[in-house]
Parts: sequence; C-alpha cells; structure tokens
Amino acid sequence: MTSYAEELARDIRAGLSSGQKQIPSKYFYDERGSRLFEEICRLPEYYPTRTEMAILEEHAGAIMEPFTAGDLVEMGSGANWKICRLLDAAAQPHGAGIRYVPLDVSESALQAAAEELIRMYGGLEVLGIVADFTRNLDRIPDDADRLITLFGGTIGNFTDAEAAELLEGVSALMRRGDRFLIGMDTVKDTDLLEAAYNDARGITAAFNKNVLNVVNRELCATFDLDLFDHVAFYNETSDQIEMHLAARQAMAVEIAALDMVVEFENGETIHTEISRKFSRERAIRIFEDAGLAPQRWFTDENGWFSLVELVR
Ligand code: AVJ
Repeated sequence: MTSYAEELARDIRAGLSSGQKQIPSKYFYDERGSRLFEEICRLPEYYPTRTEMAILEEHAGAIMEPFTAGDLVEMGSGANWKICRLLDAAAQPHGAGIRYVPLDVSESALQAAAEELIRMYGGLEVLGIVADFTRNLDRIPDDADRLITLFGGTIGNFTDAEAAELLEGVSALMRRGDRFLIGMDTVKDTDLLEAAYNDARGITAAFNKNVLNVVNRELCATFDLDLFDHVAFYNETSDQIEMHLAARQAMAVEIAALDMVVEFENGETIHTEISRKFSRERAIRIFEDAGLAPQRWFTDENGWFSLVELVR
C-alpha cells in the first residue's frame, strides 16, 4: 500500500512534468481546503449543494421507504447534512435498525461526524471506515442490505476511465436488495455554470490556489500564490467545467522534496479540476456500461441536479 505522502510525491512529479501541467483535484481537501469547500457550498452562485439538499428534503421519504433495516453506506462522508435528511426519513425513529457506514480518508472528520450523529440519533449504530473509496470498496461490509450513497456530484470530478472504474467497482459488490444512490450535476446554461465556479467573493479562487499551499507544505515547494490566477470555464465540447491556475509571469518554482525545478511560461496553466455535467443520455450510458440499472430519478424543478437510484 502506498502512503498519502508517496502518492502525492508521485502525482505531483508526474503532473508537473507533463506538457499540460496538472495537479489532481483530490489534493484540494486539506483542512483549509475543506473549510473553503464548505464555504463554497453556501455561496449564492454555487447551486449544486443547495439543489441536492432540496431534492433530498423532498424525496427522502421515497428513498428510505424500502429501507427499514441494513447498512446506509456513504462514500466520502464529510459533513452530516445530507445523511441527516435520510435518517430523519427512516421508518424507525432515531435510526433504529440502521447502521450508518461512512467511508472517508480523514479519521478525525469521521470521528467528529460519528459523534455528532450518535448524539442526534439514539438508536443509530455507526461503523466508520477510514478508507479512500476509489480504492478500498472491498472494505464495505456485506452482511446486510445496503443503500450506498455518493453525494455531491463527486463522480463529476473523475475522468471517464476513473468514473467507469468506480461504477464497476460498486456494481461488482452489489447484490439483490442493494441500492446505489448517486448525485450528479446536469448540463445547463453556460452562464449559470461559469458563475458557480467564479463566485464574486473569490472563495473558489482561494480554494483553487490553496492546492499550491498543500504542495508547498508537503513537498517543501516555493509556489507564490499571488503569481497565479484562478481560471474556470465551461468546455462545451466535453461538458465539463475546467479549473486551472494560470502563471502571471514566467518563473521557476523549486520543489525541494522532489529535487525538482518547474519552469512556467507567462500564462501557462496547471489544470487542477474537471467537473463534468451529465445529460441523462450520457448518465444512462455510463451506468449501463457498469452493469447498473437506473430505477428512479429524483430531480429539482429546474433539472439542475439529479439523484439517481441504481440497482444491479
Ligand atoms: C466536489 C464535485 C462537489 O465539482 O462542483 C466546487 C468541487 N470545485 N467548486 C464540484 C468544486 C469548485 C465540487 N464537488
């Protein structure tokens, strides 16, 4: 097994030596990055979180109706807002009969979230699993019926190949009686999309640039955040928001822990994130390719976000 430090070193070395420089978006989420992300979720321009919450609010009863006992699994759990909507709608009060199984890479985040939930739901059992759900799906227990959730449109941050691998992985572990509830952002007006990733207060810019702090801290690098601009735009050919960090001048940046110097031309970018937007046709295609069948679609009145219930 490779440690976080080894993986980061490998990803940064490869990503900053390639033609189009890149840093994987999973490195956004150190403590400050996670805080900035929560702030993004509350921004007026950032519609996905609010819309997904509204869908959950409206349809939690229908989602939970066939689920009176078993494991409620959440991949990449983070804060408790969304799971609470489902637990509030559970047939048995106080979560009795349901075991909540969150998977997250952060043990401290898991611990804090679990303690809060146990305080809120007296009958709830919680089994927290410290794991990266893109590689440790085998650690999800299989001794009960499962409702597996992946909220937030996280699937959109994956390339086609990565998304296919994740969906196939979940599909492979599902049995009769299991369901998979996945959140996806949808294709919509370009202005709305671009506003959501270029907020007026500059929180998304700070979130994007913060990944350079992560590299500075973890790998003793010398990135000057003030010498990079936040750039986010919608690529209509590939139906995705792309985030980049653009160098404001030519420069050389030392990454001491990698014994490496990275040269930038004026205007050259580091590609830091894709956030795909799915049409229903595309979504159906990638589900079917993974052997998953959509059973119910839950969406808001504008069709801005979808929660899709999948079975094998
Ligand atoms: C992690 C998928 C919820 O892609 O919209 C927010 C991350 N990046 N603003 C997204 C993000 C810039 C976000 N998700």
